[in-house]
Parts: sequence; structure tokens; C-alpha cells
Amino acid sequence: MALNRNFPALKNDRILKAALGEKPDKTPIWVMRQAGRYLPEFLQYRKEHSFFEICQNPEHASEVTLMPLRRFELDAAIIFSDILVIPQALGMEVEMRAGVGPVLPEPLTLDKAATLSANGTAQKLEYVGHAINLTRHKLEGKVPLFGFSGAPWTLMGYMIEGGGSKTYSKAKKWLYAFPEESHALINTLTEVIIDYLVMQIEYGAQIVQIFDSNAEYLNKQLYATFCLPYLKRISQDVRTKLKEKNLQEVPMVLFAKGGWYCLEELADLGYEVLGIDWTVEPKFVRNILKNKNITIQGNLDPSALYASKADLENYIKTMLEEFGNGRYIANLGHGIYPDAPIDSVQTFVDTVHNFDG
Ligand code: 1CP
Repeated sequence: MALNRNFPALKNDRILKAALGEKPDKTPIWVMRQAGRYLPEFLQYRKEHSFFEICQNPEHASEVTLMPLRRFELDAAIIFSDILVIPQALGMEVEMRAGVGPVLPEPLTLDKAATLSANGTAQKLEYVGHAINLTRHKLEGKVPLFGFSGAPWTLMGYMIEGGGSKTYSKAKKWLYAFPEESHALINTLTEVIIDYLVMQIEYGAQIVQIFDSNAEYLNKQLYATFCLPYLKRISQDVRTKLKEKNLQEVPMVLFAKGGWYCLEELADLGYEVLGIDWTVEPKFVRNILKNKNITIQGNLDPSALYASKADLENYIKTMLEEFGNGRYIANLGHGIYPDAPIDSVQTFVDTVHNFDG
């Protein structure tokens, strides 16, 4: 498949403006996991195609990416994929089990970890690039397209646990008992992530987000040792490599779920946008970050979408008031749940766009 970088002009740049500290005409909004299981058309599509078949086939991936855009006036699209395509490209088996989520039947061992290499791994993910390229053209400039990756620690967690976990204690055991091996693994993942994001941007991603969904299982000391330096390297090296390839920089978003214990440090890693999870008070965030040059994204509780329309509107307005005008992108404070009422997503989008704070 040929790479076509002759892209249509962008018509809605609210998110990019907000990310870069410029003032958009309206507060921008997108929804984490917006292309997913709460959409009946996605569930229908999943009856006919397996999860990874959709990820690996650019026509399927772009079709699913566009689904939420046909329903709602969202200000961004996010490419349909999963964070676990990286462990898969590193040679690990990943199954998507209905009602369970991702399962890696052969979790990573110390011996296996010693054989992992970043070399050639991002190239194996070129199918994501092709999906991005096709989707960027199909979007016809309607909204910008997000690329994304899991963060090293979050990927390490799934690889060692063999799936999701309540405590991530097996992965945390590595951090305490095998720090050298942990650093080596995180380093390999960091190298893959850098090349993977550069590839996504080369193929057409206009903004990228790092999901560190498992930050909540660490504390400040562990995060400072095993995460912050690598997250900084990702933001720096992606930009350096883009320059080397004569490609334009794009805004980078860092979402460390449950990373309230080091918000200040997260704001100093070179990302334009910091995603905030639903447990954190907007005023707390604004106060801690008042001297930082950074845009905030978030953080409505995904469960608020179950509230009545009137209550939901109030929750949204309170959030918008508390985050205040400027340097702000509205979103949930984690991914949308599969049983979220579709009408509530409409209310979320309308309330944000109609708010003139
Ligand atoms: O719309 C979008 O956002 C694009 C698609 C997308 C994204 C950004 C999917 C599709 N997954 C992700 C990221 C992702 N995947 C994260 C980071 C965001 C977050 O914290 O929610 C994580 C942790 C995963 C891992 C994963 N994949 C889980 C969570 C498991 C757990 O509890 O730890 C699950 C359930 C999946 C499967 C998955 N990924 C995406 C979809 C639509 C699904 C459902 C599977 C299906 O269709 O059968």
C-alpha cells in the first residue's frame, strides 16, 4: 500500500489549537475509547470480524474509527487499534476474550525478556500506519486524527501479568526484585514506542497520546525511577527523529491514569497536554500546574454518563467552570464504558460546545 502524504486541508483545528496554547472558537472534546463497544454499529461489526482482524486491516480499522464521528460532533478521531499490538509485535501471543479483555497466555519470563529486541519491531506495526494513512484521507480534513501507544510501564504490566490485574503485583515484583532486568525491558519498550510513534506521525497522525493506564499502581518513588525518565525520552526522541526525517512536530498528550502523586513532574516531561483521570479535582490540578506551560485534558467520571440528563449537564458545567477557560480539552477521565448510554455522549458533546464560560 502506497503512503500518500498529500493530505486534505484540516477544517477543525480546535484540539491542535488548545494543545498548543492558542484559543479555539469552542472548547474541544473527544472521548477516550470513543470507537468502541458502546456503539451498536461496532458490536455488529465485531460479530463479523475479530478484534485483531479489524486492527490489521486498514479498511476495517478506518471504518470503525469513523463510526463515532458519524454520530457526534467530536473534535478528533482516534485510530482504532490497541496498546497491546506492541507486545504482539515483540512476538507475544495476545487474545481478545469476550467479556474478559486481553489475555497473553504465555506471560513474560526473565529468560524471555532477555531475548527481546526493539530492532524491527516498529516496522511490524506498519499496518497501523497504513490504517492511519487511509483514515486521514477518509476524514477529508473534518477533524485531526490521533495516533497512540501504551507507555512502557503499562505495557510491561500486561506482558508480565498475562493480562489485566487487580494489583499488578507480579509486574511490581520485577521493579523491586529485578530492577536491572526491569530497566532493560522498559528501555526496549521505550525504543519501540519512539519508532512506533514516529511511524504513526509519518503516516498521518496529527496528534499522539501515550496511555500510562497503570500509573495508579505505582508511587512517586517507583514512577520517578521506572517511568519519568523514559516518558521524557519518548517526547524528546520522537521530536528529534521527526526533525531528522524533515517531518513536522505534532502535539503529544500524556495520560497517566492515577498519576496524581506526580502531576508536577508529569508536566515537565515535554508533552503539550496532560490527561487527568476522574479521581482528581480540577481545582487541585489547576493549582498544582498554575505555573506550567501545559494544556489539561479530562476528566469527567465515565460513570457520570449514567446520570439523568439534567444532572449530567450540571456535572459537565461544573467541570468546565473549574478547569476554566483556555488550555483545556474536554474528555472523560478514563475510557467510556461499554454500557454507557449513547444519548449521554450527545449531551456531553453538546454541553461542552454550548458552554461559553
Ligand atoms: O476508540 C478508541 O479509543 C480507539 C481504540 C482503543 C484504544 C485507544 C482500544 C480498542 N483500546 C485502546 C487503548 C487501550 N487498550 C488501553 C488504554 C486506555 C485505557 O486505559 O482504557 C488499555 C489499558 C487497553 C487494554 C485493553 N484492551 C483493555 C483493558 C483491559 C483491562 O481491564 O486492563 C481491553 C478491554 C481491551 C480490548 C479492547 N480494545 C479496544 C476495544 C474496542 C476493546 C474491546 C474488545 C472487543 O471489541 O472485543
